[in-house]
Order: sequence, then C-alpha cells, then structure tokens
Amino acid sequence: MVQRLMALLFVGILMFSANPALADEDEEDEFGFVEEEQAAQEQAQAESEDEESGSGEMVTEVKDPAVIKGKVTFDGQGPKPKKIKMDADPTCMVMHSEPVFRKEVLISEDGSFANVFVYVKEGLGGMKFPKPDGAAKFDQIGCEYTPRVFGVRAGQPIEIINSDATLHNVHAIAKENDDFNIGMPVKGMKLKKTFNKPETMVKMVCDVHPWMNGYVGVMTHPYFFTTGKDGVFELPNLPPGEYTIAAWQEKLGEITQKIKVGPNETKEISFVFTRPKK
Ligand SMILES: [Cu+2]
Repeated sequence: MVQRLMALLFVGILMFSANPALADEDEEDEFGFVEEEQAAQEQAQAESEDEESGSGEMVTEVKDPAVIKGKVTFDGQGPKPKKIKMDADPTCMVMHSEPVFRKEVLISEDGSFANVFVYVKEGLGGMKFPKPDGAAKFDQIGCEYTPRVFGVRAGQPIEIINSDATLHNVHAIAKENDDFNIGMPVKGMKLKKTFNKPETMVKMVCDVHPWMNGYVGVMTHPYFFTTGKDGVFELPNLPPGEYTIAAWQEKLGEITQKIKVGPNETKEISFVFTRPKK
C-alpha cells in the first residue's frame, strides 16, 4: 500500500515537472492568453501590497482641486525623421500605403512635442488614490505600438492586443518590475499583464521588428499625461500643494520643474527640450 502511494506520488512529481505550464504560475496557455482568473488574482495581490506599503490616507475626493497645465516644445531644429525599413516584414509593409517614419522624436512644425510623458514626480507624500476600473490598452497595429508612450497605475492591468496578422513578441524590459517576453503570432490575440511597482519607464520592444519600441509609466497616482501632436498637457484635480513636475522623453530624458498651486488655482507651465550637447 505504502509502495503504491509512493509510486503515485513519484508519477505526480514527474508530470508536474514535465509540464512547464503547471510549474510556472505566470505561464500563459498555448495561445498566450492569461486566464481571467489569474489576472484577477494578480490584481487582488497588487491591491493588498498597495495597502501594506502606503501609510497615507486614501483620497477619494480632492478638496479645492487645482490644475497644472501647459505645453511641451522642442527649441531648434529637430532630427530628420528616418524612414522605417518595413520591407523587413512584407506583412507589415502591405499594411501601409505611405512610407512610415520612426517615432522616437515627434516634433510638429511649430515645435510642439508629442509623446512626452508629463507626470507628478514629487509632492503627493503618502496620499493614495483609488485605481480606475478596467485595463489600459496597448495595441500592435500596422507593426507599430498604439499608444507608443502611455501611463498606467501600479497594479492596473494592461491589455496587450495584436491587431496584425503577423507575429509580434511583446518583450517588457523593466528595472523594478518583472520582465516578460511573449510571442503573439495570431491576429486578435489578447493578453493581460500587470506591473505592480512604480517605474518610469518600462520599455516594451518587439524583437521581430526593431523599430517597435513602447514606454509605460507605472504610477502610484492619477497625475500623468502623454502629449499629442499639439504638445499640450493637463493635470487636473490636484490637491493644492507644491509639486515637482517631470516631462520625460524617450531620447532626451527627463526635465523637471517645481510649482506651487493653491486651492482651486490653475497654473500654466511649459517644458522646452533642446538638442543635447555633444
Ligand atoms: Cu513586431
């Protein structure tokens, strides 16, 4: 009887170790989907970690909210946009009728700077803010990331979508959070991933298409904004106080400035990037 039990146990261990999907909790099924249940568990875990780490109050309603808004520009002659060599993957090429340019540095003719991540870097102390319901979306369309630069709350899931009928692999390169690298070979494929620790910025790359780079700002609060073509940003509903506001750009790094806002006050600031000195 004991021998039989031992044999069963042995077979069980063999099966467990032979199947990496069973051995690794983070493993997706064969199509790269994360089980909804698992995603929910990850979120619940992130929330409980949050609860433990933060000592401050939960701010459900901001009293006398202030607004910091403004514009990000580039002063001077920006780099000449380079064409993406999409013929490296014909599936990518046929999705575009016009040439596609690299998007590391996106400056409009009037100097407005797009894809700059503006966020509150300091000044919120231990204040905690409710997390939004639902996931942020990160799509792969025409062999480009949409959005390329975006913010998400720590513990908020990111739904990663492949809208292309070609293989992308989504490879997260993080310092504070866990890296992952998952192939997404089928159009319409979706998966959910969550970064639980604050980090600016987590880099996302596709190893198949080297021009595909994305950046995720993982925030402990809701005060962040990615500029569009007009370069403008707005951080509304801020508790009155003194803040360090940062503007981050993927090639030029981060510039910061301090600003104080009073109750119900709106203040404008501008960030000006320049060509780095050699
Ligand atoms: Cu790709």
